[in-house]
Amino acid sequence: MSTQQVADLLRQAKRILAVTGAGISSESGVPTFRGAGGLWGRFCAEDLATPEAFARDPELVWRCYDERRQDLALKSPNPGHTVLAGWEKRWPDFQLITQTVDGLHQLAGSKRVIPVHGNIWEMRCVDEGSIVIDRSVPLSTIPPRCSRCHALLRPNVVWFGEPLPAAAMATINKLLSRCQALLVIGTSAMVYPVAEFPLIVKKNGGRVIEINTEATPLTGLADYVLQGRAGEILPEIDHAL
Ligand code: BJW
Repeated sequence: MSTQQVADLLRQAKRILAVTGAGISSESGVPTFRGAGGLWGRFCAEDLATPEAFARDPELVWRCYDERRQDLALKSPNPGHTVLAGWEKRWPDFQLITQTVDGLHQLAGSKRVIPVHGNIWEMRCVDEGSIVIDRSVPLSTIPPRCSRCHALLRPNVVWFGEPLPAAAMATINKLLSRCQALLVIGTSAMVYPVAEFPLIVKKNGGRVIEINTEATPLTGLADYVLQGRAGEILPEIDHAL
């Protein structure tokens, strides 16, 4: 399957969605979660990415997020992010959905991006639910506390067992039902509900394109599979458009 075939499909489609995972940022030097060198190789997901872990030891969880934030503060978008930001202008109906929490899509200029797993640069008060943007690194106090009510703040990200933001999911479900082409980029396609998005699109008659350096559970189901680095393949597709 060639980038030209995918470019031809995209040129004919009007309603295009892209969903990205940690792999979109790996060429910016951001570690992925699974696989060699992934975050879950160094840290145990159950100890960090669940509400139970935070209730048990908020300081431990915040120390790890603080370390990730310090690392992320030094990273910049790569050509994959840049191409996706440009596609917003090319197609008025193009919508980007990301599982990344690093904010690199937004830094690349993407305005229409739905961060379904939250944003590592936001903190949410566990009592009031209020959200503050905080880009300070390192954090001056761990765990940070709400300036109004002094309750704990938590990273405004979605942990295992937590629902994805309801309003975002309502929008996404509408978009999936009418999507003509879904690009699935740099995700292991193992985490639900996002792992189901390609199946919904296919059921509704849309085409699915996977871009990944490795095979995933989606590879056998996708209509087009482009194996390789997103930061190289996306510019190639863009060039062929
Ligand atoms: C490249 C590349 C390059 C590298 N170019 N490619 C149905 C069945 C079974 C289980 C469930 C189910 N429904 C729900 C669940 C439970 C659970 C789940 O899915 N578990 C699975 C592990 C089985 N899901 C949830 O709990 C979700 N919530 C939910 O469903 O709620 C329902 C509910 C309703 C009502 C009330 C209560 C609940 C929430 C999931 C939250 C995920 N959170 C995390 C952490 C975010 C915060 C943080 O960052 O700290 O999100 S976990 C982590 O995994 C992170 C990621 O967004 C997510 C996905 O990972 P991703 O992005 O795919 O990264 P990797 O590392 O896995 O893959 C990288 C890929 O890139 C690889 O394939 C590489 O090959 C590739 N790559 N370089 C292209 N250059």
